[in-house]
Amino acid sequence: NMANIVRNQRFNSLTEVTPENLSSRYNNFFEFGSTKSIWKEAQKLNTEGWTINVSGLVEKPFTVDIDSLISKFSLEERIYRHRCVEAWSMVIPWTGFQLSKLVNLSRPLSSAKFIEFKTFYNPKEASEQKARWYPWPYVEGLTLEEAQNELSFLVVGAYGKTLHKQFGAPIRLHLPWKYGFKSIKSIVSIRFTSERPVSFWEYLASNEYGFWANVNPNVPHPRWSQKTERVLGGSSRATEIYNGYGPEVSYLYSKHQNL
Ligand SMILES: Nc1nc2c(c(=O)[nH]1)N[C@H]1C(S)=C(S)[C@@H](COP(=O)(O)O)O[C@H]1N2
Ligand SMILES: [Mo]
Repeated sequence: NMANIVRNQRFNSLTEVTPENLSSRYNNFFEFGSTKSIWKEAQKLNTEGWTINVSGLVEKPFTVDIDSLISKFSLEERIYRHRCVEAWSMVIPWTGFQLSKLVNLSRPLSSAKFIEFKTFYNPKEASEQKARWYPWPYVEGLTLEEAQNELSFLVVGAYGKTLHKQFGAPIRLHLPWKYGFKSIKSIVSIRFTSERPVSFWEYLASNEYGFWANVNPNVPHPRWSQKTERVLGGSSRATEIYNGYGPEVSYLYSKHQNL
């Protein structure tokens, strides 16, 4: 129920929200093709009876259906910047709940250091999953510390509506300080682990799409600059370190160089 969602005033300062007809017609969802116009193809995704499995280093693994999971938390709206590694960006009003709430519910053991997220695998609906050169299903990972950061957001809606399929229905991640590929769509599995997961794009090209993938204008992609970005429906703007979310996240990386 997206009817009485509270807008989080801390994440309400971005006025230039991308019009929905643009953001929902320009997507990356490689399960459905590699062009930006996969929104039609993505309607083949069947979200009925969707469940999420929580496993690995937790007190008690469990499977929960998406509706009962969502009903455990009060939803809020957050307007977040969304910056793809391909150097385009949007601003989206997402509806969801903090990932930290699901982490707490999962009761990870002290040996858990990372979380691995997985997307569905169903080549009958998602025809690109027949392509053998990709390591399906799509996988992403975070440190537990990153997952517990207040910005890490599990998204179940956008623009005040239930999440469109092309946005990664029924539930996807959004990590506004990282390049968009970290924000995995249509999640079916959340596994706590002591070892760093290898993500989909890292497996394919680790020199281009590393594990951390924090937005950084000073670290170019091997094939293009990250200094500026093309704002969907607008012009160009200077890319900010951590996509402008440094105050919230830079403490996570004080021990590391050049992320
Ligand atoms: N399962 C899955 N998740 C995914 C992707 C994908 O292809 N499959 N693409 C990623 C990339 S590269 C980006 S930029 C964002 C795009 O999100 P959007 O289409 O909602 O803007 O989703 C990310 N999550
Ligand atoms: Mo992306």
